[in-house]
Amino acid sequence: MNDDDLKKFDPEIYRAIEQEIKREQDKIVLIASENYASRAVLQAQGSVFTNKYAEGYPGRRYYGGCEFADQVETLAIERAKELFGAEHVNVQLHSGSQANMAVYFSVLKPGDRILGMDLSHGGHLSHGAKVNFTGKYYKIFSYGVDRITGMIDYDKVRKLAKKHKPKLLLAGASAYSRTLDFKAFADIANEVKAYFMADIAHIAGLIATGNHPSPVPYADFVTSTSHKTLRGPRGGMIMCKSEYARVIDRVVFPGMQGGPLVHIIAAKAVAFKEALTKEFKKYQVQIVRNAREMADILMGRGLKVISGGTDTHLMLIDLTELNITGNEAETALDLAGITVNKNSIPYDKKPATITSGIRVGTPIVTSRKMKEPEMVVIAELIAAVLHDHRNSATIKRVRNKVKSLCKQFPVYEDITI
Ligand code: DSN
Repeated sequence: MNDDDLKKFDPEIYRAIEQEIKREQDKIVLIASENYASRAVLQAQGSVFTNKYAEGYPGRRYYGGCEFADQVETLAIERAKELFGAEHVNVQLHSGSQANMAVYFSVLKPGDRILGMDLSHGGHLSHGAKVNFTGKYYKIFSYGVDRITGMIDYDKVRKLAKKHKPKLLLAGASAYSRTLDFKAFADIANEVKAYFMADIAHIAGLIATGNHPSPVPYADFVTSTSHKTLRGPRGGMIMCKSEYARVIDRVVFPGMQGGPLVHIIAAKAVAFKEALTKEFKKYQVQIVRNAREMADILMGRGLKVISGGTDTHLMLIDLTELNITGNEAETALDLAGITVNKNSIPYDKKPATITSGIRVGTPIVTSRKMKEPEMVVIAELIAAVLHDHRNSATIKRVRNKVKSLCKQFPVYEDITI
């Protein structure tokens, strides 16, 4: 098999893929939820398993010819169990939101109460945003971060839990840079007799390698994606105690999904195998070191990092004092070759389409083998753009420096497509 088939049959799609490869190579991508999967993961994901229907679970399928699909899914499950120390794992979820949905459908009824982190304080859409199914089907209560410290105040979470008596307490975030105290959340859930669910999508790689405490010993349910710090294919998964295995599996299939994406499950299995290696552990250590270095330099250049730093792979930058919105910052930085996303900050006065912040993450630059010295360079470039974003000479100067840095740290060196 070679890439000529696609090139000949569909040159438009071929060209778009080529351009995406170039974009990923030529820009410094700091989107905290993205990563560059390995060639092995890409190969498994692009394999003939995309052809296979395998409704059901290994050994209990509704289609013939599932013997190799069974091997793949069993390997993915066993590796995930080893990686996270989980009692039961379901790897069929198409996404993180669907993983969350499956947990809600397993133990909640419409109208039941959920207490989770506010989206504008770093939570996730599927943790109860009004526009999301969670906001429509469940009664949502939210906790946020302290206005001064920018951190979760666990006493406040406890007070809210006692007041609102949720049936499910949710820990997990997509824009919170500090260590989550899963034990504290579990204690609160126990006190109010709520289920405890942790959504570790962002920090799964850190947790798998001991660089962030794990919720697995404490939580009834742990959901995740496989493509963020974990660096696998785009997809979701659920870990749970054995007592919930049957209900979770039944809600996922036949409750919510039909055929699992066997090619994605194969790629998840590869990613889990990678995550069990020493190299992956070192990679996760470096992600956090890089994020800390970047936060320190940015703060040294007069930028405000929410909570005053980071313990993880990301940071949230408050732009309110810089006379630039999150939207403008995202555009100016991308012109200069640095890709981030605009992000609401806690207590933001601007709408989510504009925002007063940007989110910056280090998984991709660390996948490219960049270390602290490169973080210093990148942070200086970010600060230069944010302080002078209307100056086209500054943008051009930064763009040139980004280009030469990217050349030194190639991605997928010999990849075609
Ligand atoms: N939307 C993702 C993020 O960027 O954090 C989470 O699903």
